[in-house]
Amino acid sequence: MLIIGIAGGTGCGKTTVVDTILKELPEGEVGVISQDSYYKDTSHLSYDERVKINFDHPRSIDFDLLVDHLKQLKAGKTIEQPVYSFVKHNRTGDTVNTHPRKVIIVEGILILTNKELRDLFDIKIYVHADSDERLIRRLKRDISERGRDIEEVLSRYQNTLKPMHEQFIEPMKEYADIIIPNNRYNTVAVDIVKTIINDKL
Ligand code: UZR
Ligand code: MG
Repeated sequence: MLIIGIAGGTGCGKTTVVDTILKELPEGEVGVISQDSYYKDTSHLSYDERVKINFDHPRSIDFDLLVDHLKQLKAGKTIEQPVYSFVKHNRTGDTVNTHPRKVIIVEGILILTNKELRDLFDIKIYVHADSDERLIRRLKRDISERGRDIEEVLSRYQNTLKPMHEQFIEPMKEYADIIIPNNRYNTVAVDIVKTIINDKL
């Protein structure tokens, strides 16, 4: 099994890169695990308390579960990936059956911050986009898809996203094998990653 980790700040285009890779590869051969599915369970908190959680800090992620799931997949077992709601800021209680595949892609802003997880990746990719690009994309997405308003997105950006990005995400470039410049959508880089994956299939 080939395990590829794709990191990079919010709005850098990770999800789009992954979706494009998947679209042109044979169906069912490549599986995706999103870090978003592994935010810690916050059912014991009220909605008002959950909104205050710092979702850009590594401690908000259930890395133990994520590492355990990847190891199980490597061992050929099927896992139950939790489903997360950005509107409720909590797990929905549903899970998605995820089977072992020849190639597994793990994507998320903080996936390179955990050593145990990093060590499971055969290839580590960092997607870079400038912070103004990322803020624009984040604003558009959170308003249209995640039920936020402009005030909330901007204050979160200034108070948590930006400082957490500088502290935990940007420094992870050091661990990357490949850095994809993605201010404009980078089809050449995505083609290269696709070739690497195809080689394995
Ligand atoms: P991407 N996030 C939420 O907005 N709500 C949650 O309940 C959990 C996470 C955000 C998180 C992070 N920060 O910046 C982003 N906040 O999801 C990561 N606030 O997702 O890589 O797709 O941008
Ligand atoms: Mg994403």
